Amino acid sequence: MNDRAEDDADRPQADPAARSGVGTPQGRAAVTAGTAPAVGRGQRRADAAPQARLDRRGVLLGLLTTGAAVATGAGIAAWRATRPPSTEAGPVAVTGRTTTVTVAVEGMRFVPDTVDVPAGNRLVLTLDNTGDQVHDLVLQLDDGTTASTGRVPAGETGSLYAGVVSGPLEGWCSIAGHRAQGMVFHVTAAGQAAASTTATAAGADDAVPDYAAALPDDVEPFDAALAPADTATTVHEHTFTVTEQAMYVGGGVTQRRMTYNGQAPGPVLRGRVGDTFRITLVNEGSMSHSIDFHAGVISPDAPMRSIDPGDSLVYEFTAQRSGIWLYHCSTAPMSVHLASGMHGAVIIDPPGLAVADREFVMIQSELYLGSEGGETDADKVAAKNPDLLAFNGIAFQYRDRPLTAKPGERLRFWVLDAGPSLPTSFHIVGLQFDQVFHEGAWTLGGPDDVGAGWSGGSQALGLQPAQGGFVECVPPAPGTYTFVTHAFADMEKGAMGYLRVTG
Ligand SMILES: [Cu+2]
Repeated sequence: MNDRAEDDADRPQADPAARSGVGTPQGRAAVTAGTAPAVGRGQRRADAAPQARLDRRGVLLGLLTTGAAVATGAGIAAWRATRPPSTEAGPVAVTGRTTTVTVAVEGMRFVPDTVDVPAGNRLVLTLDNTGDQVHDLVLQLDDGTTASTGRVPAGETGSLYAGVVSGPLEGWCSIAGHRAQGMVFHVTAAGQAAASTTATAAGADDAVPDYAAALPDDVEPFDAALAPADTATTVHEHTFTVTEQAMYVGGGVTQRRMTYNGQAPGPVLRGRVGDTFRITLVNEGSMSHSIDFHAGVISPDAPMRSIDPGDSLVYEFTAQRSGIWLYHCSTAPMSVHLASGMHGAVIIDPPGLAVADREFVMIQSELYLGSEGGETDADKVAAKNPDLLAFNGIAFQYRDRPLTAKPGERLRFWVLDAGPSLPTSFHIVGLQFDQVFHEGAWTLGGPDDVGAGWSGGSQALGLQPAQGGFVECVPPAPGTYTFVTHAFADMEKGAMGYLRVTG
């Protein structure tokens, strides 16, 4: 049998829905390289003894198989790779042998992260997801295409077929931020390594924001107006459904956002000290997600765990202390999930809070643009180098859709810095604050009248990531008052808006 005919005969069948090895003892095995004798097309081989051989560098050396088809210990019933192998006619002599390797996961690492394959062998990689969240393994082939295991839930396995290996190859996990966190994989051919593409692959096609671009007419701004706490409700039950979709983020660009209930920030919850919050988290996304409510005091292990797509959990807490509290996804890398939209606020009114004429919420966050419509750029997140800053998820949205008020009204702005990494300094041009509540206490005003008889005022509310508070002011006359972060480089990237006072 010549190689071409053989390749056609034993080419795996594409079946994206199937997962190999699920529920078998092999599915939980450690790193293995199988040596499989010939088996016929479609047959499984259940008795191959897993073997592994590591050289002194810890590199898994590929073991040769003599057969045409490929099998791990439990057999590979079907394939998640959906491309025909196009490296069959590479520049090397095809050996007719197949190297099979099982790769495990430890934290944000593939183990092993390098495998050496004899040039001319076919390569089959099985990802045994021994991690605690969804991963995949994508391999860049030398014809410019990729092969992928598809998304593999924690505790399951998936395989890819790379065709005939003629030279070194690079692989990675394609889930947002995982590659930047170190989930890269290398195939060396007879000891020869590929030039790393990691440094140049990220950021090359990133979207460029146009700060003057207006919010499109059909895009609704995030509603910054806050209703008073519902005093008739002491148990607050909500369902937060996680979804991922392209959304407008300002500056004329869209990004694939990770959201609670299809919005970024997520829903703003409000109650009083002693209220119970019972949140059902449902993951309808494509990767693992979770939630962490700062408003509750709770053992984090179970309620803050990451859940796979299709799963749900119930998170319950009773508010013990007042303030504006952050909630966010706590699935690694948290910085990327939070920057991609998975954050929001729980407001617990301090006892004695007076009624204001209008209340607004401003949640500042950073945006690190990937390609237009694409995912957050994890390298920019790591470098704390955002393209846009936003109040309530969309840069410049209240420049294009100003807030409104009347002269003489008492206005309260609740401000939360969601980060993930930069502070804010909230200021309103032309106004001073006479009531300031910062992280759990009034520093000016309040029921105890902090500063009474004193002439002090406040010009800015400074907050580190995950800190919050509120300020109050009274615009004296009609006009356009600009609210900003007084970190002006961040203001110029979108953390600003207009308060239009008329009447
Ligand atoms: Cu998440």
